Amino acid sequence: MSNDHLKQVAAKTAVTGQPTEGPLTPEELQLSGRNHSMPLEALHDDITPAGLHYLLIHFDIPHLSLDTWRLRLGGAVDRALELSLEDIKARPAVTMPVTLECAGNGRSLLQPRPLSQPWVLGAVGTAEWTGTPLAPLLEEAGLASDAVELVFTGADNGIQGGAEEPYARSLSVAEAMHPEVMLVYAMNGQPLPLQHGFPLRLLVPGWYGMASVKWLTSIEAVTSRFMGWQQSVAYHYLQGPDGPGIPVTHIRVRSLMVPPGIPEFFTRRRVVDAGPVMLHGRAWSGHGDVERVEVGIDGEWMPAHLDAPLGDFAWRSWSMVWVASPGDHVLRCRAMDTSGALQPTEQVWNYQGIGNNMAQRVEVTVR
Ligand SMILES: Nc1nc2c(c(=O)[nH]1)N[C@H]1C(S)=C(S)[C@@H](COP(=O)(O)O)O[C@H]1N2
Ligand SMILES: [Mo]
Repeated sequence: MSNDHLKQVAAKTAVTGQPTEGPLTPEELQLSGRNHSMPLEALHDDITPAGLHYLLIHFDIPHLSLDTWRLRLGGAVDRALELSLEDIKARPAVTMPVTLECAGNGRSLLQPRPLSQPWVLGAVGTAEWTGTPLAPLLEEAGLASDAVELVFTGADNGIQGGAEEPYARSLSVAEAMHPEVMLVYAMNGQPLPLQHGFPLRLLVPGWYGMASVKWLTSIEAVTSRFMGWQQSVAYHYLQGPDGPGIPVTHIRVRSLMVPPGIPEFFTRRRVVDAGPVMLHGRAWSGHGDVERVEVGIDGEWMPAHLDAPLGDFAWRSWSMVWVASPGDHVLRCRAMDTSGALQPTEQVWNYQGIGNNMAQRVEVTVR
């Protein structure tokens, strides 16, 4: 690892602090106030209304005007392109449901807790995205034979790890050429909301959300690996502050249930009436299709019924009837995908608090 890289990692530690067993910090509260989750009752619906979809914004929402906004596609290409939103909308359009999940979903449940956006479990949502596939645009521009990656840069700028940088992420040429990778300008049939990347964002189905760069302004073909902060320091599976670690890519298998019954206001503990209760929720994975969901009632696992998948890159609904008997119970759910990955029932800790897909746990009082 280069000295620069080490310095960056050290700076990150100094800025955000070591993982903690302590109470929530003012910085975490500030981040969680800006970046909201999807309320878990929204798992009822195939498609998450835009206002209930989770949000993650590292810096500030940039305010872009369509009069001046252009997408520039350049770098190691034969023909650089500059496109208005109208140009992009005039291209072949595809609409598909895609489940997005933040790589940090579940972070606040880890012990010790890495300091960053303190997600509980709601950093997920499924929207119907409309846009144009990226691969034909790259073909039109003509990638140079020595191009290795595409760098996608957003209009939002900020300081992380002591360095000022726009939010930028890269994909290898092979990853970027996947047919499902799109430039999207509509969400659930409406123009992209400001907070979700207006006017245009990248969408990388199957990958954790960090890859889907919002407020996209440029795509640059480069001949060596991109080493920006969000690419080379953030979003790595690490055991401590020192890298390099393993880059975070696809979404780990996860299932969630709609918490049954009614909540108590402050604790949000669930209160359920005795008798048959329909437990239901959603499951998804970026490593293959969801093959099985199991519900655990007080430690005993039972298979749930699975509905047809909503799409190749969207969650799948599941359900199971539970005959609830009076008393306190612990409900859990876990999914398995076609790669053979199964959600763990205990935490699998890492330094950045990434990919914590430990099975959900819901405590219920049946009356
Ligand atoms: N330009 C830009 N793109 C971004 C981000 C950002 O802060 N700036 N956040 C990323 C992260 S970490 C996630 S999880 C998703 C969240 O997308 P959403 O807010 O539309 O749900 O956007 C990604 N794209
Ligand atoms: Mo994220």
